Amino acid sequence: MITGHFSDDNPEMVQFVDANGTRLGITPANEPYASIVEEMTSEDARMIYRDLVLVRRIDAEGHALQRQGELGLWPSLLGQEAAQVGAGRALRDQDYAFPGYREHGVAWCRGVPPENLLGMFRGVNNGGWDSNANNFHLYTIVIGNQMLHAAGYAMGVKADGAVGTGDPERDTAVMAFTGDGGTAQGDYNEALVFASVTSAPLVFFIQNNQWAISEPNDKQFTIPPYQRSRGFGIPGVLVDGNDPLATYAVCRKALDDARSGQGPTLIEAYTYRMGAHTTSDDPTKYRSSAEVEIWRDKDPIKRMRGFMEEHGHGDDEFFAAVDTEADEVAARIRHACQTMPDPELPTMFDDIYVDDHPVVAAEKAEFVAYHESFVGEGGH
Ligand SMILES: Cc1ncc(C[n+]2csc(CCOP(=O)(O)OP(=O)(O)O)c2C)c(N)n1
Ligand SMILES: [Mg+2]
Repeated sequence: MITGHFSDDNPEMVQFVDANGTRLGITPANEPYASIVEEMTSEDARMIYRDLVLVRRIDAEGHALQRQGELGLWPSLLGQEAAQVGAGRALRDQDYAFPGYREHGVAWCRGVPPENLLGMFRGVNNGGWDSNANNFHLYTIVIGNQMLHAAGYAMGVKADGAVGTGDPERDTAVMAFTGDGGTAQGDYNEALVFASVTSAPLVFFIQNNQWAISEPNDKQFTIPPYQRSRGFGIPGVLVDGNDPLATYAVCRKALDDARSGQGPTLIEAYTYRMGAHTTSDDPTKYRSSAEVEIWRDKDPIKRMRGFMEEHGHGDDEFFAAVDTEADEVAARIRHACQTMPDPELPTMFDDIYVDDHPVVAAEKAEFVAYHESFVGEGGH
C-alpha cells in the first residue's frame, strides 16, 4: 500500500518538472509561480544543483560516521534535498529560519558549517552553533516546539517595524520547519493561531515525508496540512517537494508576501523520507520496499540534472566538478569530525542563560567538585 491519503497527482500540487526533469506546462496550480521560474538563470540552476549534490553527500557522510561510532545519532535528509534547498535558497540574509533536526540542507544554504552539525550529533559543541551568526536557530528535537519560537520571533519582527517598509534589506520574513508528525502537536496549532491573528511575517514549511517515525500520514491528520491551514485563516500551498524549481518558487513568493506585510503562508512540501527515521530506526519493520522504490524514481537530483541537460544549463564538465567538490567536502568534514576535541565538561553550563544565574552557577560548582573528586583515581 502506498501511504499518504492524497495522491501525488493532486491537481492542486505545484510542479514545474516531472520525474525526469521535463518542464511541465502552465497549470492553475503553478501559474502564480511561473514568472519566478522563468526568471531563473543557468547560474541559479547550477547553484541549486550543486547544493543538492553537496547536501546529499554531507548527509551520507553523517550517516557513515554514525555507523563507524563517531556520532551518537544521525537523522538523514535523503530524498528531501529539493524541499530544503528550495526553501534555503529563497531566504534572504536578514530572514530567520527555525529548523527541526533534519534540516541539514537549510543549514547548508544559511552558511552553517556542516562540521557544526556533526559536532552537535557527536555531542561535543553544546547545541551546535551561534543561531545569530547565520539567522539559523538551533536544531529543536522537541517536535513542533520551534513553531512557537518562530511565531514569537515573527511577531517581534513585525513589532520592530521590519515588515512592509519596501526596503529589501530591512523587510524580514521568518521560516519555521516541521514535519507531517509535527502538525499533530499543540505547539504547531498554537503557532498557526498566533501567526494568523497577528498577521506575522511567518512561512510555515511542512516537509510531509509521509512518516513520523513509524506512523503514516493517516495517524497525523484527516485533512492535509495545506488545506487545514486555511481553517486558521492562513493560505496553504501544496508543492511537489522533490521538484527543486517548484519548492524554490513557492518559497520565494511566500517569503516575499511575508516581508511585504501580507502575513503568513503555509507550504506543504510533499516528499518522502528515503532512509530510516534516524540511525536508531529500522524502517523495514513498518513500510514496504516497493513504496521506497516508487519514490526513488522521483529523485530530486536526477530530476534537476534532467532539467539542466534538457535546457543546456550544465555540461559534463560541470557535473563532474560538482562530484569532485562533493568528495572534497566529504573528506574535509570527515577529518574534522574525527579530530574534534572533547569539550571541557563545565562549558555545558555556560550558554543556558544570557546572564549568570545563581542556580546554574551552584550546579556548575557542584559538578566541577564532583569531577575533581576523581582526580588520582584515573578520573578526569
Ligand atoms: C514532543 C515530542 N514528542 C515525541 C518525540 C519523539 N519523536 C521524535 S521524531 C518524531 C516524529 C516526527 O515526525 P515528523 O514531524 O513527521 O518529522 P520527520 O522525523 O519525519 O522529519 C517523534 C514522535 C519528540 N521528539 N518530541
Ligand atoms: Mg515526517
